[in-house]
Amino acid sequence: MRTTRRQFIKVSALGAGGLALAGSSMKWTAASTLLNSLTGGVEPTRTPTYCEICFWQCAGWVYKDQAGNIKKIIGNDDDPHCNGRLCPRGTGGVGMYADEDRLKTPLIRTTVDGQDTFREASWDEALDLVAKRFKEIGAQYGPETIALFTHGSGGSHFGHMLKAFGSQSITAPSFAQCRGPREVAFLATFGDIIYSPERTDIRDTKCLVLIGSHIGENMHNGQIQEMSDAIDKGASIITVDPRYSTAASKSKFWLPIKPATDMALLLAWMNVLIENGWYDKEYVERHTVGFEQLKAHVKPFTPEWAYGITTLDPNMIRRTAKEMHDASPSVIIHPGRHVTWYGDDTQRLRAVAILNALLGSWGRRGGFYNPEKAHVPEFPFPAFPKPARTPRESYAGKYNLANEVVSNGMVDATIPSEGNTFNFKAWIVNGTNLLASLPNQANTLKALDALEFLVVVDTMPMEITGYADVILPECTYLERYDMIRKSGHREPNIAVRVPAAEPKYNTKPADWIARELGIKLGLEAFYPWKDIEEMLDWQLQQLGTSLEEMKRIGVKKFPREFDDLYFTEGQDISFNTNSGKIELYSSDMEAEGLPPMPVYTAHEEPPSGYYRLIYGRAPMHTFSRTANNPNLTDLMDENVIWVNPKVAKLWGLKAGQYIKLRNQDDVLSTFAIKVRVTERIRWDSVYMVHGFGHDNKKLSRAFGRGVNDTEMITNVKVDPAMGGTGMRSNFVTFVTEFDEKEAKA
Ligand SMILES: Nc1nc2c(c(=O)[nH]1)N[C@H]1C(S)=C(S)[C@@H](COP(=O)(O)OP(=O)(O)OC[C@H]3O[C@@H](n4cnc5c(=O)[nH]c(N)nc54)[C@H](O)[C@@H]3O)O[C@H]1N2
Ligand SMILES: Nc1nc2c(c(=O)[nH]1)N[C@H]1C(S)=C(S)[C@@H](COP(=O)(O)OP(=O)(O)OC[C@H]3O[C@@H](n4cnc5c(=O)[nH]c(N)nc54)[C@H](O)[C@@H]3O)O[C@H]1N2
Ligand code: SF4
Ligand SMILES: [Mo]
Repeated sequence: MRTTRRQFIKVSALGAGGLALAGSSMKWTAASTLLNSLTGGVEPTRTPTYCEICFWQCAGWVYKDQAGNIKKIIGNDDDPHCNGRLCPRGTGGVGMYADEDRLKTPLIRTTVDGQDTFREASWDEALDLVAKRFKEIGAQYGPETIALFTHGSGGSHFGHMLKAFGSQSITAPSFAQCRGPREVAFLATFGDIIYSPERTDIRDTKCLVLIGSHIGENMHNGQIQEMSDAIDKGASIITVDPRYSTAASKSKFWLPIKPATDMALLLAWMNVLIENGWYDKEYVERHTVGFEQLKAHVKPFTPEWAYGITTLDPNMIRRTAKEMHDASPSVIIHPGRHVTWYGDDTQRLRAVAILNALLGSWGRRGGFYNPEKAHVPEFPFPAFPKPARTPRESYAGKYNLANEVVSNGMVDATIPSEGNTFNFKAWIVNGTNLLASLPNQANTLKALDALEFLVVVDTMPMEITGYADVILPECTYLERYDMIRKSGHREPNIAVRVPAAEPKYNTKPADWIARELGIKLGLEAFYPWKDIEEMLDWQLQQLGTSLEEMKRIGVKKFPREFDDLYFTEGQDISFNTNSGKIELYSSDMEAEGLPPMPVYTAHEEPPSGYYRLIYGRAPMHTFSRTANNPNLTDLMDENVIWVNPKVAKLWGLKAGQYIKLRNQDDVLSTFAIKVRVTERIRWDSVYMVHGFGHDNKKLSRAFGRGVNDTEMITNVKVDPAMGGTGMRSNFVTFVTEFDEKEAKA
């Protein structure tokens, strides 16, 4: 499905060149052992950073050897995100710096003998070209038709530049492809979102319910540590997953649910809690609205009713409801994080929120705490111009409950169609490999083809770079400053990222790239600081510290403003919802013409001979981010497909055999994937880790390794509430006859 106009460039540029599942994934690198082996007793120099290998942003220390090469990264003991311990990926961050396949210099698309290719360019030339095209497109269509797709730290730098230019068309895949439905559902119910790091008080919980949230393979650091501690203190874990995950192996109860039926289980749990009086009556009475309506609504949804849908034993549904009640209010029905599954995800997460409300866990110890952020003032600069149109106007009338910008809404608006007058004409794509992150690749390719100009900022030659007009190579997080980390936690805190080494090759930090571009666009007034050091130091001074002090300590904590980590018992609380109460019956959903209380909808089933494709995380990788990282590919260099033994037998599949996959829309996987035969997956589903199957040859370790799940996700179920892209209604069958050479190219 390559487009002709924007030819994907696979050739080299001109002149440019498992952890065992149960148990061991909970192991961590002990900081002290590493340090001793490194320094041989001498006090080493260390530089503070926060990790960019995933979005948990653990703070750490970077150590160099005597030759000045970055050698090790270890956790910062004072950091509440990591408590001194990094996960395997964070430790492996050094590999991102060392990767010889990195982008090395700016590249500009050019045509030689009718073939598109890239040529090397200086920063000045590349940025001049970007500024020239942005000015032209801004003048012709309006600056707001220039959009930024971003994930990670660079977003604030490019966002600032773009806002100064007159565009607020900025989006990230971490909303509509990730946690959007939960934020919208919790906003509608409690008037507040979950945030990142999640405000779950796992440390002190007595019962943690994981619904397709596989903490342990999902390596979000502090969460796993707290889950480990909670288990040690006797907390019970209930895992609802069609797959026997690492979390399931640590659980008192594993409910191997038929995929796509979670709503039935959630409704049955509500039914059991209410019918047996196992809910927190005082809390429900004081804080909620809509209880009587909810009670009537869930009356028919008995465990026996749910059994027919979920295949879960009704007694098990009752026992687990009792387990939650016994732990209440120190119980967490975890909202999960990647929750864009079936298109009714906001409703499913509403059901999760309601269960937490019935159990009284919101605002209670061992449930959900109230996070607080450090107030970091901005270095003064002029007010941004008001954009002529907001990105929301590009998908006007849709996804009204979305509290962030919907990436796929903007992709759709990039493809000209009848009645659509707000088309995006240029994109900056920073730190997001859109061909792997957005489902329905054909649609993404149509949008790329419609663009007049595409700039990609990345560290690696990922697939998206192949479509760029200009590629701007960023240095890695170990070679740059970034903005102050200020996410909320039990205690407000900040962390800094300071370069441990000079940028390798001809790469530059995002803050420098965005500012240079801004200046070429005539936006000097928005950059009143000399450089990022001056800006950071000014901000830190306002907080009573300095860049000099932060270089020594890395992380600083501040006292909370009020003693409000949990609710004060017996006191009324004003919630930020329409009614001022926790809304069991949602006025927001009702106003949108959506069910005010969650309803069960049957989802598509696999056609005969097909299996539902489900996907998830591996402890040693973060999507495409780490796919080529030499340290991490040493641990795992391809994904495998989990197949139930019954299914393997039916198809004659052998463990270790390579097969291709074909989906319900007849899309054949580009590469082959190794079969893993295991009882740990239900017979009706197959499972693989997301982030593999790369088709850019410049990724010497990642190319052709495994299958890209995104390729198989052509049936997208969009959530009408907030635009989330449900990705789990795709079905695959096995292709055993294919050209081996082609598959392992
Ligand atoms: N099929 C499928 N799709 C999914 C998911 C899934 O499980 N399956 N998960 C969804 C979820 S939960 C999320 S959050 C999104 C994630 O989506 P993305 O964040 O877009 O994920 P990646 O594909 O890892 O893209 C990261 C890109 O950033 C680049 N990069 C890494 N470090 C830096 C840096 O310091 N600077 C710059 N400029 N670039 C850098 C990498 O080389 C890579 O190209 O994907 C969503 N899409
Ligand atoms: N190591 C590592 N950790 C990560 C990441 C990473 O890339 N690598 N990414 C981070 C990010 S951005 C996110 S958003 C989170 C995502 O992490 P989570 O939100 O915890 O997990 P998902 O990836 O959505 O969950 C996948 C699980 O859902 C199960 N599942 C599939 N279908 C169903 C179903 O219908 N019902 C139920 N109950 N379960 C089902 C799968 O078997 C699998 O175990 O992980 C974060 N942590
Ligand atoms: S959880 Fe691991 S990869 Fe994510 S920020 Fe922390 S150390 Fe880095
Ligand atoms: Mo995510």
